[in-house]
Amino acid sequence: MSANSRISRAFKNAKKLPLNSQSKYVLFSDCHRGDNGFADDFAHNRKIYNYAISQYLLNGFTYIELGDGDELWENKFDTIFRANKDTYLLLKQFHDKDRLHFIWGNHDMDYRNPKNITKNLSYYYESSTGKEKELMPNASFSEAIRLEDEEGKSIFLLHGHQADWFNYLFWRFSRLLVKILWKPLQILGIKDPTSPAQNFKELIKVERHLEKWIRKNKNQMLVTGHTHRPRFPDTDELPYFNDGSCVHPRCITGLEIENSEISLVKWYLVTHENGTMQIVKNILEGPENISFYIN
Ligand SMILES: [Mn+2]
Repeated sequence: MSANSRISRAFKNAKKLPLNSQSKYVLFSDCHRGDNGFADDFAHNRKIYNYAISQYLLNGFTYIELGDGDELWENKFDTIFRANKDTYLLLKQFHDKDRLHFIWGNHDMDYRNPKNITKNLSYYYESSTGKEKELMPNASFSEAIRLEDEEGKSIFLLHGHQADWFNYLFWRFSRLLVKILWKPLQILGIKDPTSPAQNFKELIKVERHLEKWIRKNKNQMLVTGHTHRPRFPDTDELPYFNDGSCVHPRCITGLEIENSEISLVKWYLVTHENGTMQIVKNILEGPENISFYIN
């Protein structure tokens, strides 16, 4: 199956969520939540991330994660959970309000199987009481989502590895390589070479496939993650967006949809003269009206 038909299939089977002027969606991806060890690229951004999503929780946003949330290639889920319990308890609050949707990527492709969703995310063990507690039973997972307006026009959300034949077809093999070869090397600072985020030529190829699909499909607006490279097109360019990642060296990036507008934002840490530190948000691109991109 070609990249093009994989993307088309995902588009056809996508879960639909409503899009209107009241909608508030925040899109993040590629958190690669790990075990807090030296190879964990999320650990240094966890506090920034947790504060950011707590603000979206307060402000009525629905959280959509565009894949590679849990780094299941390198870790067992219980070690990920122990390192990120505070994050999962925040996600649970979105879940309890029916404002949480996950898309699976290549690093958390295990979630294609509902059994793994139940096993990892339904309950957790609380060591202080020795009891199981509810986490996110029936968490919403899908390969793709369409945010659809009343006229049937939509924003198509996808992880993006469907355009990356190696990571789509050989993800089990890649996972094995990462587990046995690259995790030990990553501790020394060497990055996983199967990731398009580390390989500019591959990244360009993945983006080209996605752009080709958009052109073939009447300029369908598309948002992905996977490459870790944020993208926000001008209104006269092809409507391909990328939310970046939550493992940038000093910040996290994401996309906000609010008041029928879309913006690319970054959350990061600033240090003031008196030694206090503050987590702040910057708008990198936009807000731009969605009607320029959607058709
Ligand atoms: Mn990925």
